[in-house]
Amino acid sequence: MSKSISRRQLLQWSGLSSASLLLNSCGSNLWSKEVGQAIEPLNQATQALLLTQKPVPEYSLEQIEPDKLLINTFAQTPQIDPAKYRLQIEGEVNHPMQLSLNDLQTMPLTSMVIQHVCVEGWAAIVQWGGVRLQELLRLAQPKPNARYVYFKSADGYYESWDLVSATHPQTLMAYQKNGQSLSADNGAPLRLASPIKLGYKQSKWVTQIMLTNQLMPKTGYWEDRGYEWFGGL
Ligand SMILES: Nc1nc2c(c(=O)[nH]1)N[C@H]1C(S)=C(S)[C@@H](COP(=O)(O)O)O[C@H]1N2
Ligand SMILES: [Mo]
Repeated sequence: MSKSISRRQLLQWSGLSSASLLLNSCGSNLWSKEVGQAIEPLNQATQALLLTQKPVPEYSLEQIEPDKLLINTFAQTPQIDPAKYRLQIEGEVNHPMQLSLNDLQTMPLTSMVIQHVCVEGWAAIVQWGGVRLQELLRLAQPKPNARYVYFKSADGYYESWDLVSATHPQTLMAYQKNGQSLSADNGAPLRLASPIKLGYKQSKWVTQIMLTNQLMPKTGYWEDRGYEWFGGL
């Protein structure tokens, strides 16, 4: 079991990973594949993903629609003590880890204004603030065989995403909504937010992120009840 990681380790690992990004972009012709793989903390497949992802145009702050984001929860809002909360990242990664809210909040904050679309027939322009999932995966270092990302939530909800969508620059693990701390009903302390997926893909109250090399029989709470798996926007 991994202990909660220190800020120093966090910075160390992120430093290592960005160094490898630089190495890979300018040094890939200089080293043989084997040497490259041995010194490379983040695998080439994942790095290639990071480089190909185009951002979706965002809205302006004036366009936010605070009243239009409806609470949509299949069960009940779970009670989570923010001080005890830990996000676990595990599965097909070189560095399984547990992050506290403080760990997450010392990482770079990304803010975006996007449209949230629910298949039940409503949509809302929302500002989300949080950490890029891409950044968390950079720290955890997906193994070369990792292809899917599972999200487990405190209310029993579960989801799975393809790794490409999960590493999109606008896929956030959000802890803010419209400039304020996320409310419990909207998924506090931590939820997924992304302009490339439908509402049901955006898990609230995420406690566990698990990378896998294949899709497991249960792909998602609503998918297992007939919704389409990719859920793209
Ligand atoms: N854990 C969890 N996440 C969830 C849900 C849920 O019931 N439980 N509902 C999903 C659906 S269908 C939508 S549209 C959005 C709604 O987010 P909101 O309640 O913050 O508006 O959360 C998604 N994430
Ligand atoms: Mo939804």
